Order: sequence, then structure tokens, then C-alpha cells
Amino acid sequence: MGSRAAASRAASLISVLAATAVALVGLAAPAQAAEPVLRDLASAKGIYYGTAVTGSKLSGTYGSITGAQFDSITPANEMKWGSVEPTRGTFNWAGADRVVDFAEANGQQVRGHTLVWHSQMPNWLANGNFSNTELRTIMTDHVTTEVTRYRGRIHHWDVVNEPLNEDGTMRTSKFYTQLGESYIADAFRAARAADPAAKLYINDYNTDGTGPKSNAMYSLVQRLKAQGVPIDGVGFQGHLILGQVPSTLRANLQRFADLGVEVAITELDIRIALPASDAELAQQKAEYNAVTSACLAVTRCAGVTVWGFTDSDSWIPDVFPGQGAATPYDESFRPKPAYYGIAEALGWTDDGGDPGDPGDPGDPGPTTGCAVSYAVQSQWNTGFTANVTVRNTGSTALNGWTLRWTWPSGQSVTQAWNATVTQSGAQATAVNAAHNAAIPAGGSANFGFNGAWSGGNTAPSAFTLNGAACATS
Ligand code: 9MR
Repeated sequence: MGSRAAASRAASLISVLAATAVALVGLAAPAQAAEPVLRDLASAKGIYYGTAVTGSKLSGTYGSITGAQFDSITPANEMKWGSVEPTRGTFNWAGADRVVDFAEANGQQVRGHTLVWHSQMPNWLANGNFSNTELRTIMTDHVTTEVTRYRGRIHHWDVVNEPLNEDGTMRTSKFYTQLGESYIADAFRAARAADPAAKLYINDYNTDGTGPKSNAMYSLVQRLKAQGVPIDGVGFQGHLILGQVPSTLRANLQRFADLGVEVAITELDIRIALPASDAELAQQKAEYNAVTSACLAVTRCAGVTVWGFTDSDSWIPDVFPGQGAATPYDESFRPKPAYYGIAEALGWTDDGGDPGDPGDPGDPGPTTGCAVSYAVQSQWNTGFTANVTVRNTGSTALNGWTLRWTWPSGQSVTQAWNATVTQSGAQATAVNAAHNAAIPAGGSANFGFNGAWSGGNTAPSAFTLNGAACATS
């Protein structure tokens, strides 16, 4: 199968070198010898394993893991129309170039994302009044210019992104409203002419399982094929919710493959209501495993891309407040159970020699723990100022925290900063501020408050963090 053979090319030697380099400089736990290397495992199975990246972050630990673990990268934003042509006729390729250059330096393929999309258009385009003829030319010129620039360097292009509504009707984007469905065919034809080697994809979300939207995509692809439109693949974004991975995913991928196109999971993440419990992270492991396995079970599935590999680079918390923990690595770049779920789907088995590895069979699993230091910084006749440091001594990141304690001698909180502190009777409750909600494993958060006291100002002796008792120091 062509796409699988292509995906198995020389990447593995390069990735071993990259992984070794990371281990030598000791930057990141996941690249140590006993840890699985997703790109090698995927390559051996004939698929690629990719991640969306933020180009400006491609150095340090973020860059090391990106290079070591993945054999395909997708610029999350840098190739979008608004990024590359913010002013009509003025192109800024710096961000996109950075991603493509990184990929080539690390033996990776690039998924180009995305050419024609209703969102993240430059203002001149979104708000401009163009005749239908003019708009069609603007669109095909854009496709031609961008695809030509990266000719021979992009393995997949998301030519048209998110053309459908949830009910399966065509989304009334500027392109559809003015040009009708033929805008899709025109975009694909322009892309093919500009780079005959790139595989050309249509890409959408909530088409992962069967349903009205997926059925509409199926019909659309049938129509395009019948018209001889040069479409090579269908991308299924895979923005999923814990517990709601469609049971029809594999069968859905297969029916598209049976139309004679490639399929790929292009933007996988599995979001969880925060804070994520150990049980939820274990379920997420199983679900990452299931999605990866579904791709492997479909011969024409070219690969899987996660939409950001680390929770510190995920769009989810910004768009779905209170949800997150959606990617395979935590915010401190520690592999989560999901990472091992992917690796196991790709055929990795624990060597048995590292019972401490998170996610390994027989390991103790993620640990939780906290330590609190409480200090009265100043005290006057009836008032005092205190400072509290909360340390995450567990092995997984916290995404949102609540600290509780009971006052031993009738104190009360009058004003707080860097946390919201409320009081009920003798019990005080401090909830994180937005900026210190995330505490990576080994990290800490700090807040302070003014309080009132009379008679005595004995320090609290016990604290709980998210309901679990903390050590005090
Ligand atoms: O991850 C991207 C995020 O940084 C941007 O702010 C956002 C703007 O819409 O786009 C995100 O990526 C989207 C992708 O391009 C298309 N599918 C949905 C993704 C998440 O919104």
C-alpha cells in the first residue's frame, strides 16, 4: 500500500539518532532508552504518527520531543490564510517556513493545513466585497501560490477544511455562498496543478463516526470522485470527548477507504472535565489506544496526528473552559497514560524491567500528592498577612486546584490574591486563579491573603488539596 510504504521510509534511523540526542543531554524523560518511540513504532506498522505544532516553540524540550517522537508535523496555525497573507498580496512565510525547515531537519513529513477554510481568513478577504469571478480567482491564486511555495515538501494538504454543517448541509462560508459547491473542485484542481506529488485531503470534525455529517461527507466525496476531482484523502479531525469515542469509527473510516481514498485521523485529542482523575486518565489511555487501533485496522489509513502533543500546547482549555488534559503528554512534558496507550496500539510492550515507568503494566500508576507551606509574614493587633505555597508532589499535572483548611483559633480571611478564598465557619477554601490553575508535577503555586485574628493566631495544621491530605512543611 503506497502511503504506508512511503511512511516507512528512512525516518527510523533519524529518529533513533534524535532520541539518543535527547537522552544524552537529558532533556526529557520520554526519550530514555526504555521508553517507546512513537514514530518508529508507527513506521514499523506502515503509518505515520504526527502532531500539530506551534512553530515558535520548536526548541528546547518541546522541540526535542517533537523531533524524537513524531514523523509528521502539522503547523497548527502558520499555514492558514490569515497567517500567510494578512494583507492582500503581501505574504509572510516565516512561520510556515520554520515548521517545514524543522520537519526536514528531523526527517519528518509535513501535513499542510489548511488552504480554504471559513475561519482564520485575513480581514481583507473576510470583509471584502468581491464579485463571484474575482473571489474564485482570489481563492485559486491563493491555493496556487501557497502550494507552489512548498512544492515537493508537503505530504498531505488539507485543501478544504470544514465544509459541512452538523446536519450535513453545506456550511455557508463565503466561498460556498458565492461560488456554490464548485469552489471545492476548483481548490483541489489548483492544488493538484501546483504540486502533483502532494496527497490532497478534505478535512472535517464530527465526521469520525457514522451520522448525518459523516454521511454528507461520504456523499460529497462520491460526487467529487464522480466529477474526476483530484481528491486523495479524507481527514477525520478526531476532536473527541472522554467516553464518547464513536463506536463506529473503524467502520466509518473503512467505508470512506472503500471509495478509493486515503483516510487519516488529523487532529486527535480527547478532552476531560478538569481536574482529570487517575481513572479518567486510564480511560483516556484506552481511548487513544482505540483510535490508533482503528487507523491500523484500515489499510488505507495513512496515519494519526494529535492536535498538540502536550497539554501545555492544546487549544481545548481556551475554547472549552473547565476541560483539558486532552493530549498524550502533561504540561511538564511527562508522558501520560494516553502516550502508552498509543504505543501499545502500535505494538509496544513493556520490557518488564522498568516497573517505575508510568503506564507500564504492573506499575503503580500515576501518583498524587501535595505539600503545603504556610507562613505568616506579618501580624498586627487584629490582622495578619499570610503566604501559602502548594506543591504538587505527585507524578501528574494538576489542572485546577482547591485547597482547604480549618482555622484552629477563630481566624478569618478578609482579602486574598492569586486565589479566591472563601470561608464557611472555621473552614477556609482557596480556589486557584486562572493563571496558576495548572501545577505541573513537581511544580508549585502560590497565593496570599490578609486575615483577622483575636486571642490567638495558631497556624492550621492540616490541608487538603482537591480532597486529598497534604504534607505540611
Ligand atoms: O489549534 C488551533 C488554534 O491554535 C487556533 O486558535 C484555532 C483557531 O480556530 O484553530 C486551531 O486549530 C483548529 C484547526 O485549524 C481546524 N480544526 C479545529 C482546530 C481547533 O480549533
